[in-house]
Amino acid sequence: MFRNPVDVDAASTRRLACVITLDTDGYLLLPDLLDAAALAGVRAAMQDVLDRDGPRGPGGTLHVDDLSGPAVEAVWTAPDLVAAVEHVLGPGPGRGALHVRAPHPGFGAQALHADFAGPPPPEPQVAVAIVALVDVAEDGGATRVVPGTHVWNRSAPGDTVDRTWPGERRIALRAGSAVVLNGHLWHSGTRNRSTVRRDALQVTWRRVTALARSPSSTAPPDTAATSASEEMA
Ligand SMILES: O=C(O)CCC(=O)C(=O)O
Repeated sequence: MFRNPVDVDAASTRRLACVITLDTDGYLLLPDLLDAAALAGVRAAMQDVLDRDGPRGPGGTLHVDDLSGPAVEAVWTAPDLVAAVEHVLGPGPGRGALHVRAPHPGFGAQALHADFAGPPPPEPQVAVAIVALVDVAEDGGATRVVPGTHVWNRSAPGDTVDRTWPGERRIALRAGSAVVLNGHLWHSGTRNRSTVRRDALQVTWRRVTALARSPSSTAPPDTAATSASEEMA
């Protein structure tokens, strides 16, 4: 079916706005990435792991690792998410991890950090998505970002737990919505000051070099993607 030219223009304008936001700010909101059925599927996958392995994680933040199943696969392959990640990392990015990070009320504050250790590379190596599994208000343990810092080539400042940094933004998300980050952007979890646990997926990808993509090559070791901070009690 042909789309009328007005629709095509609107779609291109939206795509362009997304590209500009990712390039200049280093992050992009994807409202309503998951519908109610998809959300229920991911929550069921989370419960399966909890029933099988029990909770992991120190202090007041619940971590649930290695979710799998069709609903989780649908997150990895969601077209808008893949398009945003490929914009940061190039085609065919490698999958890193997908897990739930869920600070209980009163917990979850982190220092600002980037998800890459070592000297700044010429091209972004890591991308991260935070997908809300519950509604998250700005003071409910929202992810914070400092726009533009993905191109600063500087380490994040150390002492930023519960300290506001100039220019930071807290990303409130409806359940099912997501924020995609260039992994070199300074960001962190924040203290959950609400009365409910903040359940969100944390999904990572890494850049795959052309050499590693070639079937005849031996893949080099993975890029070091680190979570540079610990939850604070
Ligand atoms: O959960 C979040 O909002 C961000 C978590 C994060 O940046 C991390 O654990 O490295």
